[in-house]
Amino acid sequence: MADRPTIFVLNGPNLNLLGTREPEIYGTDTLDDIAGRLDDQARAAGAVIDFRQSNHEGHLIDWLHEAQADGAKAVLLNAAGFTHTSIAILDAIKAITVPVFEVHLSDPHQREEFRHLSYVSMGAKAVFAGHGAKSYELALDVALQL
Ligand code: CA2
Repeated sequence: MADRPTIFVLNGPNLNLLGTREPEIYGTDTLDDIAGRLDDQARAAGAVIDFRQSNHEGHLIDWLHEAQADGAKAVLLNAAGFTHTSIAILDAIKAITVPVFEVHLSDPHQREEFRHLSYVSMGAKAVFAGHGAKSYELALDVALQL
């Protein structure tokens, strides 16, 4: 039987604390809650999720390379604060052919000016933002249809 398509879901700094503060911005779901729902959604479509979080920029870059090496179908990337600062993550997105979907819980464009610049957007296939945890589910829905 052929391997099921894998979608990497990569989460950046501080998202391990999701559900513990600022629920008015980020909602009350924890990252585990989100991972569980994405897992169900992917399974129902015959795919699998590889869900990860790191507070370290280099881990996110290594995992983007790994997505390519493993033949992943797509990457959902919430680079969190690195979204607005990391040319190195943009370079990694551009260095791979796997489509990368940018995901945010909040809508950075409705927030402080410094969140309006996204280096990730410059390499991403599409952006899903402002729908809380649903942003991930919407992105996964599109990725599963590739
Ligand atoms: O809205 C998003 O998903 C963000 O990527 C979240 C980042 C922020 O820097 C981006 O501008 C937008 C911040 C992640 C902080 O994670 C926590 C959320 C709630 C509680 C603790 C940490």
